[in-house]
Amino acid sequence: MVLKQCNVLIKGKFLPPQLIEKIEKSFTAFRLWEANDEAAFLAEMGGKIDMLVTSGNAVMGAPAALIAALPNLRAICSNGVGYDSIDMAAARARNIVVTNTPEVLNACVADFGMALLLDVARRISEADRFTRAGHWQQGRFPLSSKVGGKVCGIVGLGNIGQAMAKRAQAFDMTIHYYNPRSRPDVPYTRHDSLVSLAQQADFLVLTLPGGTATRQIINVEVLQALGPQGYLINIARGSVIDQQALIAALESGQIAGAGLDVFEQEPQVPAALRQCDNVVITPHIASNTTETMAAMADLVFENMLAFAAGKAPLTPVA
Ligand code: 8YV
Repeated sequence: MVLKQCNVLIKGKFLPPQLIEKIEKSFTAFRLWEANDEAAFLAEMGGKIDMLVTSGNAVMGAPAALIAALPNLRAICSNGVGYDSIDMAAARARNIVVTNTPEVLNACVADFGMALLLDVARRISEADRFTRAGHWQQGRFPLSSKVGGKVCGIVGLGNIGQAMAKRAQAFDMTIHYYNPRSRPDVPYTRHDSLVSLAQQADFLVLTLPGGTATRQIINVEVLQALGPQGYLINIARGSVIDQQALIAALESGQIAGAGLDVFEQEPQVPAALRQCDNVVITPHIASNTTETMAAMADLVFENMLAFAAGKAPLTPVA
């Protein structure tokens, strides 16, 4: 297919600008977020769209209604590894190819998980606020928690989970994990329930996929098991935690603290979380380094080129 004959719908402005630019140079592209009336745009142009470019995060995705409004859609290329916000059943029912960007972001996401863990344990962001506010003049900053020698409990031992384990080991942590499948290839201690892992863990790190199967699996019981010395780190999806239960646990001291890069309803972060001093919050940026963004954008583009050339995509979602 001649690239300019391939009509691409770009869903949102949160995609990297260099990717948008490349797509617009090569394909005939439409910016959905700039349409004055999205429904009118889809009614007029929906039937002409061959490919959709989106991202896996909650703000973007590809819901069933959008897929239905694109009756000739043949590929969805997503900028991100998680694809829980893409309606896979709707895509599969129409044999629409879906691609994601695995592997290239593992290191940066795991680095960020470790950074959140260190930050919340050593109270770095809190100490920064303390110092900037001039409180040092009035007294010492309170003590923090040691990281070395503690148990890092990883929920979801996929590629990112394993990259996290490697980093935690370098900080002299012991690795325990919970994963639906046993991983005989790793030397870490497996738990067959989340509660059991949370009981053992000093830091519970979430690196599992989002979606209906994992919705709110970090619930009151798991938080209770994590306990008043335990920290929760989420670099997965906001949907995997019962956010109200987490807020209650943080406010009551049921757990010690949390490092959160993802939230239930992004980009909204509840005021209760923003007010907790024992929480480090960041705006879903674990993969967002210049290098990894470029690698992800390249992979999205390579998948698009392969699709347009009638070749097998590089990284189809299984
Ligand atoms: C975002 C992510 O998609 O890969 C994922 O699943 O959550 C992230 O990498 C990325 O930040 C693009 O917005």
